[in-house]
Amino acid sequence: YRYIIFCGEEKRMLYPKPETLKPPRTDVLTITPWLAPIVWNGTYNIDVLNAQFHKRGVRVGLTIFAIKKYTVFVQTFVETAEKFFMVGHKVNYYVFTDRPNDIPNITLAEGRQLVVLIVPSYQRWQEVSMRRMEMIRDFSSQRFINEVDYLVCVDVDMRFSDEVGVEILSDVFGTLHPGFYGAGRQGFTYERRPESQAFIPGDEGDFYYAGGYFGGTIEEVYKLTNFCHNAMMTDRENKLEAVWHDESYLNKYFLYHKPTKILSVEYLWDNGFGVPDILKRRRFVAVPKNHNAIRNK
Ligand code: 2GW
Ligand code: MN
Repeated sequence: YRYIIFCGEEKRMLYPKPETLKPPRTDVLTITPWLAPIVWNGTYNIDVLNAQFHKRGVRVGLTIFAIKKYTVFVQTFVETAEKFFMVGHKVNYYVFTDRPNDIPNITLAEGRQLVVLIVPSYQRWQEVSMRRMEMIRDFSSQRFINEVDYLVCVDVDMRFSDEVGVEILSDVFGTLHPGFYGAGRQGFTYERRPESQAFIPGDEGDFYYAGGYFGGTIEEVYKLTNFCHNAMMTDRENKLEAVWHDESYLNKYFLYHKPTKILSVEYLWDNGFGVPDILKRRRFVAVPKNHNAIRNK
């Protein structure tokens, strides 16, 4: 069991009151038509949220995959996460890899640990990316369910450069893709072949969600990853693979199982897109990679 620290009495907490007639952001959408928050800087008070989540003693798992040469990204990823990710909360890093000897030893803050999970590698890079769904699903029911309350599942070729805290947590959340937040439906690169399990018709779809950042409770992540993996396997039987791999199946899932929270592009940015006015913070950004050197084993 876990120790719970009881504070004798509630501490008085002082903060500016929310202003019904002065919304903090009017330049971006901050709530979906199904009443899920879209998280942007200025829309939440982290002190209020931290008090709520500390009271629950919440434990967060952060999954990354470092297969083959992608082990080179682990050091920067974890070092920057120690500075910016869920500081003050309990965090387990789950590093899925086929090369355990290449995972660096990194000193972590108290309450945080790194778990190396040895998994098979696949020859095709598309399959390396897609199989993450199956592995997250299997470890969710066998292990994560006993160790953490929420999972955050992200790409490893990234660095944290500003705070990412409990404001992202919710039953099931997705993230706006930095390339498509301003696009119309016709601009979204959903799978458009009706034969595919990932098919989304031209007149449907809410947002274009990024494959590289989703999460939620273990139960919800299990349902999400199970759906995506099964859809991929069905497509495979029919000699199909969706246009953007795991990302296409994730977008299909979120169309019919709406996320309960959406992270704005602050949480997943690529400096190749510059810095638009609406972007007040860049919390998690892509690490530039030499595609040829890194991608071909
Ligand atoms: C990926 C592409 C080409 C060659 C190798 C790999 C590769 C990926 C690899 O050799 N080893 C490995 O561990 N990966 C994992 O898959 C790693 O965790 C990486 O972050 C993830 C996705 O591959 P990545 O980051 O190179 O592809 P992106 O940044 O273009 O990813 C977007 O599109 C993908 C589908 O095509 C996924 O949906 C991903 O979540 C998206 O961010
Ligand atoms: Mn990536």
